[in-house]
Order: sequence, then C-alpha cells, then structure tokens
Amino acid sequence: MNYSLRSILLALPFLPVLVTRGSAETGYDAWLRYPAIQEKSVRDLYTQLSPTIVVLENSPVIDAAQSELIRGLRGMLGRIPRVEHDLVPGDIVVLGTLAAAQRAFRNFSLPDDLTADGYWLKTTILDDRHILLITAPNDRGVLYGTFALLRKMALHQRIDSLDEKQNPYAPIRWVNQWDNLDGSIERGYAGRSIFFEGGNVLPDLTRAGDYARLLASIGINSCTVNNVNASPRMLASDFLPQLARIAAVFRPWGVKLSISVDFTSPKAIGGLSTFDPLDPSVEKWWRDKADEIYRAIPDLAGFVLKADSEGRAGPSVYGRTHADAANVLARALKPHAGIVIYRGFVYNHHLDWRNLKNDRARAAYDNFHALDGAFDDNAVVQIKHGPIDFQAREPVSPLIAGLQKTSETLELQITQEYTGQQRHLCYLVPMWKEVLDFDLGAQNRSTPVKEIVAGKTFHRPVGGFVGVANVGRDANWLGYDLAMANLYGFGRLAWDPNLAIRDITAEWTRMTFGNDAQVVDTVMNLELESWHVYERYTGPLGLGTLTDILHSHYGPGIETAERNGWGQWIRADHEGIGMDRTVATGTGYIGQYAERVAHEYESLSTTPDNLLLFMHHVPYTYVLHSGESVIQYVYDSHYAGAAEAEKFPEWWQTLQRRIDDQRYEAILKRLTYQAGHAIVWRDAICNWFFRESGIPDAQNRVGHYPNRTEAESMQLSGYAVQDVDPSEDASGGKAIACSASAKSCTASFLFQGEPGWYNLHVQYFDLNGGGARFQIFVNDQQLDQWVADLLLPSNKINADSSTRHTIHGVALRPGDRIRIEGAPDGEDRAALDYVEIARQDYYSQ
Ligand code: GCV
Repeated sequence: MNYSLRSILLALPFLPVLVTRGSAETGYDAWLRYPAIQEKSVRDLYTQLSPTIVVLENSPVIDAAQSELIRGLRGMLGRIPRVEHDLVPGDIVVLGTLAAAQRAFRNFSLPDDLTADGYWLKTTILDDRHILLITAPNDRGVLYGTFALLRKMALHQRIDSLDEKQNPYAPIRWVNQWDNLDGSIERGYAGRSIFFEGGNVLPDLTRAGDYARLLASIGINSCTVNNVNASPRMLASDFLPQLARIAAVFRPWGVKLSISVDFTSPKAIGGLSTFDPLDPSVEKWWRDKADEIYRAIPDLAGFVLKADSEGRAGPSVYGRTHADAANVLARALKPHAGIVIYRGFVYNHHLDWRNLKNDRARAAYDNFHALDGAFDDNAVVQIKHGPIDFQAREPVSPLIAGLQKTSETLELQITQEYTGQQRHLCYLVPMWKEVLDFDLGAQNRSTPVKEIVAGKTFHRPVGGFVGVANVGRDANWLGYDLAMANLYGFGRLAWDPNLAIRDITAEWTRMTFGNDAQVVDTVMNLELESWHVYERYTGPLGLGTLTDILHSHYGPGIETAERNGWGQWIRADHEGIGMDRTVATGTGYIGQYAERVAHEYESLSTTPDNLLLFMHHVPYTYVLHSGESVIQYVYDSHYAGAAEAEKFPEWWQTLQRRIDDQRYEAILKRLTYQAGHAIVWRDAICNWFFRESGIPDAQNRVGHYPNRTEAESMQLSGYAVQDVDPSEDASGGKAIACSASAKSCTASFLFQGEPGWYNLHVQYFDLNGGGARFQIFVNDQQLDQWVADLLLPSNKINADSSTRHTIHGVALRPGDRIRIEGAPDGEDRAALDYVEIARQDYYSQ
C-alpha cells in the first residue's frame, strides 16, 4: 500500500460524512430516497428483520405496499426479501388487512379501535417465531403502515419492538391541483402539468403515478387534478376515458381521483338551456352525469366546486343559494358514496372601496353563515384558513366556527402564491400549526380549528384538510427542493395535526438530505426561521403580504391593494394605516368571531401586534406592545428580515460536500437570489412608508445608501434613464435600460473609496422576455459575466424583476473605473438599478 493511500484509510473514521463530489440528485425521489444505510450500528438495528414477507392477500394497493417494502429494504439494507403468500415457517413480516390477519392468526387478538386508513405495526412472537405485522382495516391502511415502517428505518429508529396504532385525524386528506387542460397551472411555480397538455390527458402518466406514491406516503387519499376554475370539458363524455387513466395510475396508491367541475356544465356541454340547480332537468343532468362518471371511474372521490367567485358563474344567476348548488351535486354523488366540496371562497371583487364599511374579509361568513344546516351531509364547505387569501399573515377565518351544522374542510396553500412562489424559502408548517391550534372559542368552550374542521367539535360526518399543491413537471416537483417540506408537512398535519413542528421538520429533513447532524441542524434552522423572516421583510403587522395583488402576487406592490374592487385594502394615508374592522367604528368583521375572540380583537390593547393593522386603523406613531412605534417597527423589522435572509446562503454553504452537488448548487442559487430580493422588498416597503408618513427612520437607514451608485448617475453609453413605476421598485425611483436599437450598452463610474477588498452588488432587472448578458470590469479587467435568465414573473422593470448579482472579494483603489456592459436580448433590455460597493468581511462572504 503506498503511503498516501494508507494515510487516507487511517484518517477515514475521522472524516465527516462527506458525499462524493460530483454526486447528483434531482430531487425526484423527494423524501422517499431510501439511501443505503452505511453506519454499522444502524444496520445492526435491522439484522433481525426477517428475509420473508408474507402477503396475506392481493389487491392493487396491497401489491403496491409489497413492492414499496421491497424497494425500501433493498435501498436501505441492500436486501431483497422473499415474498410468500402462505404462512411459511420461520420469522416473517406480514402484510394484510385485519380480516386477513384474523384468518391467518386465529388466536391472536387484533385491535378493534382502528378506523378506515389507520394501521397497526406490531412485533410479536407467535408459535416460537418473530412476526412483524403490518395490518389495517383496509388496504390503504396496510400501505400507510408500510410507509410508516420504512419511515422509521429511514430515520434510523428501532423496529424490533413495535406496537403502534395510528388512526387518521380526519377522513378528508386531499390535495387540489390547479391544473388547466392546456397544460398550464394556475399559481404553479414548477413547470407544466403532470396530467394535461393541449386539452388532453398526457399519454405518459408515469409522473402522475409517482406523485400518487409521494402523496400516499404522507396519508393523502385524494387528488383533485384540475383547476377550481374548471373547464366544462372535464365532464364531456369523450373526456371521461382520459380521466379514467389518471384514476388508474392513482389507484394502487390509495389516492382517489377527484375533479373540479364547472357549475354551468348542464348548459355548457349538456345542451340544456339552464343550469339552475332547482330545475328538474338540471338535477337529472347531474344525476345522469354522475352515473356515467362512476361507470368509468367507480372510486371517484367526488367533485370540487368554485361558484359565484372571481367571475365564475354560480347559483346567484338564478337567485339560488350556495346550498342549493352544493346539494344538487351532492345528491347526484350520494348513490356512489361521493362528496361535493363547495368552496367558501366567495366574495365580490367589485367592492366599492370608497365605502369604509365594505370589507372583503367579511365575505365568506356573510355568504355562508345563514346557510348553516342547509347543506346535505355529503356536501362539505372548504374554507381558506384566513378571510382574505393566503397572505403571509392573516387571522383565522371566522367562518370555521360560524358553521356548526355543516361539514368543513380547511384549505391550506402549499404552492407559495403569496409567500415567495418557491423562489423564497417560506416553510409554512409553523403558520399552519398556529392556525390549526387556534381556539375559536365557539359556544364558550375550547374549539380549536383542527377539531372543528375534522368534524369532531360539532359531530359532523366528514371533514378534514385540503392543500393546494400545484406540483409540476420540474424534476423536483415544486421547483425548489426546500419547498417540498411544505408538501410533506401538509400531509403529516392532515394525518395528525397534533404532531410537533420540530418532529415533522426533522422527519422531512432527514429523509430528504440524510442523517448527518450538521445537515439536519442547518436545514431545520433554515426551514424553521423562514416564515418569520419572510413575514419580516414583506408585510408587517397583519397588513397582508403587501405584494402586487393585481398581477404577479410576487414582489412588493403596496398600492395595488388600494382603490380597487378586490378589497385587499390597507387604508393608508399620511396619518395612519390599517383596516378598522371593529364592531364599534369599523366594518364589524370582528363581530363574526365568538365572544372571547371578538373581545380580544375589538380592543387595541389586546389585539396582538402581528394582527394590529388587520383589525385596526392607527397612526404611524401608535406604540405597539413591543414599545416601538408602528413606523419604526416597519423599518426595523424590514431591516432585520433582510439581514436574516442574507444569512441563509451563508448557513447553506456550511453544507457543501455534505449533500450532493446538484441539490446543493440549486438550493444555494435560490437562497442567494432570495437574499438579494429581500433587500428589494426591504427598500420598497421602507421607502413607501417613509414617503407616505414623512417620518424618518430613527436609525437613518431608509433613503440613505452611502455605498450605492445609482445607475442613472453613471456615465452612460447606449443606456437611457427611465422612471420606474411604482417609484419604490427601484432605488431612487429610476433605472437605466438599453434603447431598443442598441446591441450593447455601458454604464461606468469611478470608485472613490479607500483601497481595500470589496463585494460588488449589481442590482439589475431580469425580465422574462429574453436573457440579457452582463459583464463587469474594473478598468480593463473583466471581473465577471452572467446571463439574466431567471424566470421571474415580469417582463417589466419593477420589483418582481429586480435581481442582485454579487462579485465577492474585489481589490479596489480610488480612481478605479467600474464598468458594466449590458447586451440586451429580446424584451430584456439589460436594465440596471445601482451598484453597491461594500467592504468585504472576510468571515462572511
Ligand atoms: C384558482 C386566488 C388566486 C386564484 C385562485 C383563487 C381561488 O384569487 O389568485 O388564482 O384561483 O384564489 O382560490 O379560487
């Protein structure tokens, strides 16, 4: 052995668990990676595992459980157990329903307190042999038990002494996809649909099946495959065979197909002259249509209906109620054991903003409360968790406790429409947990949201949780590996909302990235900090995300909230800000809550700071419980949030070579982008508040950027200065862009600081209509070049497209000329905002 090899081998036990350089993972396997267990001590935990799996019965779902078990054991232990169908001698792992287990082990006492989809993992000694039993009341439970066993192994837990019974918290554990038949996805940030393209179901549904497997592993039992803004074609007779193909790839995973329907269908595709829910011909049409669908898809879970909302026609066309509309569908589905989920997201988007009593937040309650008790038992009202629309912070919807004789589902949004669109890390499990645990105090008793929606509080026959997922064709499903924690967390909370945030996060992290302690700690810290950080640099004190609500829902767009019919008003003027929703002087929204909660929100002194401006209108000088004024809090929280986001890429860099290169680099790129965009948010919000209130930042940061050189003040060739609208979207309200005819433009300036090492931050605009190229030089030396090829939701120079590129560690001397060359491409005019030159801190790059 040569010396160097020997020294490497001797050193091996002391090396951290490093992943081989060059290794790559696409993220496709998400948390179901089943990597080989390397540590002997951990492998030893599983040496007793029997080499024989006895599968007591066959069905597509049990077959999937069997193959998943083999896949997992093969991956983690490098072993392929034998499959038997009889009780062969020796130790065995047994898969089968309770009924089959009872037939196989006549004298063995099986539990009688498992509900549908629940499972029992039990190790025992029977007739002198070790048995590991995975059993359940139904096939799906057996599959869930199998995933649970594999999860324990992936987490390196013992499985030699198991007696674990699990029942799902609620029967409805669905995801909604907002996929359109043309292949696009509304509010989807991860590529095109895995179900549809060009008006048809995709010929290859491999990904749809793999998605169902991921969903099954977290206990999801139905997936609604198309947009709630539904196309009538979904119900066309010639389309049903195509939908049946999706149902077929879902079926082995116990995931039932459900579909969104268009309420006008009887007229739009049925040839009727009406879609009035009380018209007998319409009623018959829905009944016949349901019968036809169930002939093609016998296990369809049901329909989802968005009606009378955002331009969708509904029962109001005929003066009918939401209950009339829901019930006509519910009755058609009832003989087939299907349900209709009727969306409570009904509001008038042409509200008169001049009327201070108008309030969109009131809409869900105002529309549905009076109908409580009018819905059939298999009609369920689906309620978004907040009264507006998935903002970075909202109070819990009062409608949840406002319906006591109606079944409900809670709608949560996994796809990050208002929370950074998967370009920003924003882990929503902590937010959802706050919602689920929130005590609405109905009937003067403790009534947490989770118990109400699950049907426990008011003894409803069905209920549960729906997550809007919107996975797409990107290899890693949601476009961002770290965003997959939201999909995982949603499923785990839907299964058991009492699970602890840290436990869910640790499970996902360890299954996604491995068990290396440093990786686990770092990823968990990132995830767990991220929502608060996002909230700090976006919408403060319950104002909502403060994003552009009229277009992208992405970057800052404060005034888009005001003076239009959408009703996301923040009621800002030069004196103060916030919606007065009190009963005493405001819109009365607070009166929709039960007494205890209403009492808390009605008073300024008891409203929590983080919902202050949702509930009250106050002057900028109003002093919070924290002791800060509203205005100073806005400044401080935005500076703090952006500074925290800036740390994220630094934390991540400590993991280099501890996870595979492909995911490491992709995540680093997103975290770096986020850190830059958090500054765009910070500056836009702080400058807007400064302009509006006229009150300066006590720390003198807002409006003062001593290290910045504005592009409009540089020496320009080919570039022209333009105003940016709204002005807070660009530093100084202006940007420069190449003129339409220019092939290449330059902007330059002289560095006048002290000699030293610097980081150069170039703030530019990455428009999605092309890929402009940038080069940066110091004197004649090229420092860097890059292409503006991020797919951001804007082809305008604004805060959506504003992007930061940093060149670290540049030696500068006074008099150096810094020059940027931009080469436009298509609609992307190589626009620039400013260059910021900051002294380099060696310890944080
Ligand atoms: C599917 C918000 C979103 C819409 C979405 C709607 C809904 O308004 O921006 O894209 O439409 O909610 O939940 O129905």
